[in-house]
Amino acid sequence: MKLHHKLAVGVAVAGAIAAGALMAQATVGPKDVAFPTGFEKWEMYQQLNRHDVKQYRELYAKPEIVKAVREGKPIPNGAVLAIAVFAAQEGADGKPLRDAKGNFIKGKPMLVTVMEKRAGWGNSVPAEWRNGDWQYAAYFPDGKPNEKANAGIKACFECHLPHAKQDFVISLAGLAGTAPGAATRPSGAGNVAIAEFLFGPEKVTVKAGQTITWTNIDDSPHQVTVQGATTLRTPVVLKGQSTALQFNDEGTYGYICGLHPGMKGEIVVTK
Ligand code: HEC
Ligand SMILES: [Cu+2]
Repeated sequence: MKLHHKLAVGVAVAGAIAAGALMAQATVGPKDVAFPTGFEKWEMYQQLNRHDVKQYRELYAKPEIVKAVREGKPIPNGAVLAIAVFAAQEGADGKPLRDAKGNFIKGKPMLVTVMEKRAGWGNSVPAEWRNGDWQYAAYFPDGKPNEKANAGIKACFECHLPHAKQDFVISLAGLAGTAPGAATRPSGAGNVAIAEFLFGPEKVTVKAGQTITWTNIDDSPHQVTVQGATTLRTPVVLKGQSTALQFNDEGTYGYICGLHPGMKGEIVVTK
């Protein structure tokens, strides 16, 4: 009698596990992208200063993945890429502090975002925003899932989607070790560089009728959006590309990046 009872329980548990495994296969999502335990010991292939959100970021992949990509191979299935996001330490003036190499200095750890690629993983994602076989997840630094970010996981796919040509990996140049900082910074009147998610100079004064040219130095795309009675949007500019706008009317024009609203600039047009 007792034995029979135990057996029944055992079968029920096994059945539940099998059903769970089947479901996980049917819809792969953030829950399947594990926290990358020990990632700090992987290869840090890029460091990033983000002025727009005052963050310092470290990008990690396993050494064998970095090696494969540097040998010109496609990113293999099973690859995991992780970003450790930190608040940047700020000086008394509110500007991020830099170390001797020019990187922002690590403050509080904020997030670990992860992307992982496995054969067939794209099948669960609607074709309109599918990123090949990549899946995404966001974690807090202690390894707990960031439920809020994971509930809006579509945003990860949509922002990486324009980078389909480089297997959806925005930092591919860093991973592949190709052309770091290949784009040259423009100089001279009427030129604004977009670098480290900052418009430089942030404030520019021109005479009416003059043109401002923005050149993107970052790996990430940017877009100048001038706010006013009518909103003016330039095309999205990729690394090394430029875009220009002519200012005919006197006034002060505030603008932001259409993709990263924390990036702000100002054009003053005088007579
Ligand atoms: C607003 C656009 C945007 C959204 C939304 C976004 N990313 Fe990214 N992601 C980027 C950019 C830009 C980079 C390049 C590195 C950087 O600037 O931090 C990047 C890089 C990454 C990388 C490093 C590999 C690579 O592609 O360069 C990972 C991992 C990553 N993102 C995960 C995520 C996850 C997980 C989410 C959703 C929770 C997400 N991303 C949402 C823009 C975005
Ligand atoms: Cu931008």
